[in-house]
Amino acid sequence: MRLTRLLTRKWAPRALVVAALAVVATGALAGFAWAAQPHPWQMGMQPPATPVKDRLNAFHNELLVIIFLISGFVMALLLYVIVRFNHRRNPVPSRTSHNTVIEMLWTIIPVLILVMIAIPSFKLMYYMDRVPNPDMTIKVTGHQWYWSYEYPDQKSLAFDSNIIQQADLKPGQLRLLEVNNPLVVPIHTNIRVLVTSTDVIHSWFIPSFGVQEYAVIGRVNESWFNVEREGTYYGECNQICGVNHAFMPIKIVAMSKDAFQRWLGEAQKKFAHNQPAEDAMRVAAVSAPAGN
Ligand SMILES: [Cu+2]
Repeated sequence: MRLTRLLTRKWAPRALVVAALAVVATGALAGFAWAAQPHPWQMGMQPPATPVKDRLNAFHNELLVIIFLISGFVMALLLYVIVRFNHRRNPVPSRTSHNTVIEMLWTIIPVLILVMIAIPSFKLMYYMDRVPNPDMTIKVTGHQWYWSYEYPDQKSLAFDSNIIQQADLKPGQLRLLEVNNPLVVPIHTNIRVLVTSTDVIHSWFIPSFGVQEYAVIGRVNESWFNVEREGTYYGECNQICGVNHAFMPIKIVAMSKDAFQRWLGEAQKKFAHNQPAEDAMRVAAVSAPAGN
């Protein structure tokens, strides 16, 4: 048979060795912890920085085991059939066409496997959905083509976050990921994120937080994160939103609660012109026609 001949040629064992080496190298690279940003030749995911991403990673690894077991089992069956039932060893094939037991098994076992996957998957989805006791709220608004951030609990601090153009990058700044005003958050804080848009659909995506939320016009979508350690985290708009879709990155700086309070004081001065002045709101309320 053709396959038997193929296997006995010399290149076959060599190809197997190369494939094995490739698998080992991939595993080694995937295990390497990258910084919370994309990296050349990156193989694995960015290291988790929130409890949600920890659980997503664990779930991903569990699924990987199941996938490997299923693939190995199917591969072994195929090899067995090729070797045991080839034309030479099995010249007169059996005419069997039905076997109730096997047909039951190959229906019920996959269903059980899917249920086994679905239960932790749904648990995780509800865990990711919303946080029961948020310590603070951040509102994220997508625009063509930048993000704006608001801190409604902190005297409505608000600012825009625009990409730094390639020509203006300083040494060490990341191309296509650096912004003028990053989102700053305290660590060890349950932060509720409200995501919306003013023009088209965007998506606010931070890989190492496990957060990916659609920004939809006229709708508020909710997500949350609790950053476990200080650092800088990068993300991108993850929904094709027009010609500059690739140029509206997300940069988040997570700092200690004390440092965050200091930053807050400075930011409230720096972005004071963005805040809806309380006086202006009062005037508007007073001058509204009576009877409304
Ligand atoms: Cu976008």
